[in-house]
Amino acid sequence: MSPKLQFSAIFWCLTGIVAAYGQECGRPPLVENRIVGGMDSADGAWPWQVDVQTFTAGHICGGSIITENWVLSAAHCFPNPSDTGSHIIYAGRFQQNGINLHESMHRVSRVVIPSGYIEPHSGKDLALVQLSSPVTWSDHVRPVCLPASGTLFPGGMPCYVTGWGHIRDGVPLQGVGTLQQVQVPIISQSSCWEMYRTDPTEQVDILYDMICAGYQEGSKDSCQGDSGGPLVCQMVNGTWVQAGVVSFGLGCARPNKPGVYTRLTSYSTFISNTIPDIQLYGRATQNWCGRAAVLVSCLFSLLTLLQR
Ligand code: 4AZ
Repeated sequence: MSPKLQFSAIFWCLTGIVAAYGQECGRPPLVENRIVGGMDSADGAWPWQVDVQTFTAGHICGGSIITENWVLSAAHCFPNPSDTGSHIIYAGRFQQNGINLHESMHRVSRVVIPSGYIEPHSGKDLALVQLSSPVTWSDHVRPVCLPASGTLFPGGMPCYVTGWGHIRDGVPLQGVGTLQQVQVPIISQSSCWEMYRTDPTEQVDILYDMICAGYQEGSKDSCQGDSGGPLVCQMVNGTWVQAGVVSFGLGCARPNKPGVYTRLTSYSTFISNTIPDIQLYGRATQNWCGRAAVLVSCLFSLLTLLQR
């Protein structure tokens, strides 16, 4: 291929990506690889993580950046959704009690919760939180991808949950309060249902809009204060896609009581209806510019192959 053709191919590819995503989601630029039983994360490893605070209580929940104006969190973090004035969202935060050079603070203009939400045990535990001022993209502030409805997160898939929540039942995170991460595999719906159903003391129904992650033996889990934060899984192409929102559990890291998360594939329509310009992972580009770019890149690839 001539240099001119190669240049146009690259140009159209980049145009396609930018047209499709605005800011590419699920790609932390600072860390190549990559709570209870977790460890300190690296600065910038989870650039979509936000801290949800109230003026009166300080840290209450986590959340994730999905567009420059919207954060995803849990409904139970916003018991009074019309009272938007009480919450503050911190993006680019790494340490609760340290200096955060890349941090920005945002007020909330709107909180959208699925109709019929009552409490975490009955599902629908998610909140779309619109910011009064947009975040500014940087190496420390990036969006996570959200899954289209058909995206699969099979049992055993290794995923991560992150947050500043308790490090054990009733034990808050101490010291500088570095963002914690822990790897938790997805637990299939049937196994999770079995684990929670067999408890004689407290029976919990695992509904279709819930997804479980953790270990049958316990010891690694999300906990109080991690609520609203993201459960993310790396797809085969390296992109991080959020599978769930920290919702509840029976205590933290107990055997047969894995963490229960709001299943995001159940809410792709709700999310697209609330944020029309959001691009879901696994769904073809919808706008003409993205489509044209994909078409042109395909033609170029075909031409290159034919020239060999
Ligand atoms: C909570 O209280 C909470 N082990 C969050 C997550 C889990 C348990 C409790 C999951 O916010």
